[in-house]
Amino acid sequence: MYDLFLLERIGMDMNVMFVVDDHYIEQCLVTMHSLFVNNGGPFNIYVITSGLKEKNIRILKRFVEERKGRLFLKVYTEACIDTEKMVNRIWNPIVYFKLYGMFDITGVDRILYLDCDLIIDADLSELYQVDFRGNYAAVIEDSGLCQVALDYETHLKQLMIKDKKEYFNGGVMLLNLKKIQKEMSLESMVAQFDRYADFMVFNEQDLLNMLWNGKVVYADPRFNRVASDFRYRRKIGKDRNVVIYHYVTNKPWIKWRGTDVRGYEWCVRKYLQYCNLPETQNLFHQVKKVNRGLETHISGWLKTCLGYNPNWIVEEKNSWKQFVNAILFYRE
Ligand SMILES: [Mn+2]
Repeated sequence: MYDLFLLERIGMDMNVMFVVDDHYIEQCLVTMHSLFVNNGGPFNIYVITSGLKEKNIRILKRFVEERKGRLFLKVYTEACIDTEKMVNRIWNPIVYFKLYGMFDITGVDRILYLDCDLIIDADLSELYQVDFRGNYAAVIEDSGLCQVALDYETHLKQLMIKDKKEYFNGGVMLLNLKKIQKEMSLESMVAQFDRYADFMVFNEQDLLNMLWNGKVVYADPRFNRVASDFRYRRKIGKDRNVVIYHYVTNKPWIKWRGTDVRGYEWCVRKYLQYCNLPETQNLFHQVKKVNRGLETHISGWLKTCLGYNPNWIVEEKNSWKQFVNAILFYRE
């Protein structure tokens, strides 16, 4: 059971924060698109960035404004932490920019932070209206990390987290901005980073877990289903309740062949369902290109699932047509 206590349903804007640079702009648009088509809005979209090309700013602005949204762009030219101290340099220091957002966005009580490697596949109001009950944020347990991180238990000990069920994923967080801004500051967070930088393997996610341990409320895993959770992924296609797909580790636009692809084809297909937009054609073709070859697996899977309503991208009533479409689509 997850302790979600909902507030009275009140008509309110949805405040959403993204962090993005030019490299991830198309991914960001895809995530936004999936948010907009499945939620009512209106939306206040806060985009935190290290700088964007004029062209991308124009695209972003038009994209948001055409879809019941208002765009607030915040540009920071410097990293808020000492990047020399980062132990995990695979991650871009921009991941720490969400800390800027937490303290510089004013007049907002709650805001939903979303990564740019997500597909929002349904309505988010249940998550958005969670009662914080005095906590800093509503978050979702990170179910995939213990399967990929070496010596996870020791890592959690270093972060002073006793229970591994209390480590959350930083990709989807409903932030109690009012409380965060009242009780914390950017300076205090950066000081904590400086002090424990050696332990920050998963960067700002580790930092927030350390700072907020025991002071968050947990939401149902369906709001952040992690594609690198191999144990769960086998079931992901049959789970009709997933609200957010999170492409941790296995990005649909990067060629990846693990030994266990079960469930991954569903995740890729879900991504393709949303990423064919006029503004994101490069990404769309890239995703199709790197996932060619998955079709053998898909055809086997579809055969066993015919009649189960695969909810295919090409909307056709007859299941045999869906099947043919699936094959053609991946063969191109
Ligand atoms: Mn992510």
